[in-house]
Amino acid sequence: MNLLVTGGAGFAGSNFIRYILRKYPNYRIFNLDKLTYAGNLDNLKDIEGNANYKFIKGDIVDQRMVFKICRNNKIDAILNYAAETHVDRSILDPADFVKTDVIGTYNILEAVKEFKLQKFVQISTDEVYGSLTKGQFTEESPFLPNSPYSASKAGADLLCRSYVKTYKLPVVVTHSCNFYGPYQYPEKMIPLFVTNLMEGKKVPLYGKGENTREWIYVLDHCRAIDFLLHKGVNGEVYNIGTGVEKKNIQITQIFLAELGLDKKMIEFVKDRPGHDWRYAVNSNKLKKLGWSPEYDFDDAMRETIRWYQKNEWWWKKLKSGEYLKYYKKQYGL
Ligand code: NAD
Ligand code: TDX
Repeated sequence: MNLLVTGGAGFAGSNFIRYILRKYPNYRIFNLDKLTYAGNLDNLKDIEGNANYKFIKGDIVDQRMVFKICRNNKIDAILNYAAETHVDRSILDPADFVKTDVIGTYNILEAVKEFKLQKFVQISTDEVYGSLTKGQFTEESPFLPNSPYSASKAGADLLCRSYVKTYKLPVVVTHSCNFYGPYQYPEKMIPLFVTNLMEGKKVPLYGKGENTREWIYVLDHCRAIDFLLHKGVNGEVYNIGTGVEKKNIQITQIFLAELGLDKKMIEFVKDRPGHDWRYAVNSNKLKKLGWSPEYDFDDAMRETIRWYQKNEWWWKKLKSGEYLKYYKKQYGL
């Protein structure tokens, strides 16, 4: 199979490419990535020489580029990981979120139609459903996004729906809970907190740290996307979850305990505007189809902490230059 993975130089996309190349020695992967601040070829250093892998620098907002890649490489399926993904950045400046997340996805849908591809998996988020106090989101829950990021993802997912209904395209949309694991850009809570603590810096916990997220290890997410690429029913939407819910303060306490540090390292800072209280998804539909998570949260989180401890070369250089400008703007520190 010839796969086009967009955004494959980011956190989840790079983990997915590594996973697929190992599992399917006869698949070819084309990685189209714009290399924004979040795209990083260091994420793929160990596979850059693989004969079945090719990196192409480019923008999904450029329709001609997407078409050219599909035409020249006999692409069978597209997995769209490319997106602007950080909620706080979308609050500071939403423009690129609308361009990449909405128009980029539209271009991919047009390519799926034009080249009659076998499958398109749109990697989306539970954030499109908004925020919950109790219960879980199902695939039938209404879209009530609260940030420019989640609204842009919701717009893309609705375009996917319309292309299924109107053109009968073979699209599968996924709404996953939060991922954690190696190679996550250190602006997101987990790598930011772990690396700050390793540098002797405090962690900026929003509000009272009571907001709750459901967490999935990134390799379990890779397994789910692989499963849906091959077994997902065209036109369907699937939630991807684990049932593992943690308050942000609980995650922080895990890090403090693992690293032998005191709660004085927590700095409670001003809350995120429109901060979603809680996400939790019901993933029975995916489980009924035959997928379930394999990784234990405590083990995989410990492995993740170890990975950031062992790979300072990877994150130290990211936390300088442009990053510091963003960090100062965000936290006023
Ligand atoms: P990331 O920010 O680490 O990576 C995004 C990648 O997309 C980067 O390599 C970047 O260079 C690339 N990119 C951005 N704009 C592009 C453009 N216009 N053209 C081509 N490439 C472009 O993101 P991530 O955390 O790996 O998330 C991947 C996908 O998973 C996203 O679609 C996101 O919405 C979704 N998702 C993420 C999570 C999570 O917890 N991280 C949870 C649910 C869903
Ligand atoms: O400095 C911080 N302090 C803090 O308390 C940061 C960056 C975050 N937080 C809180 C906000 C959230 O409640 O931690 C929680 C997790 O925050 P993020 O890592 O920014 O993730 P979240 O906002 O939940 O969104 C993530 O999951 C869904 C991804 O960034 C999205 O791309 C994905 O769709």
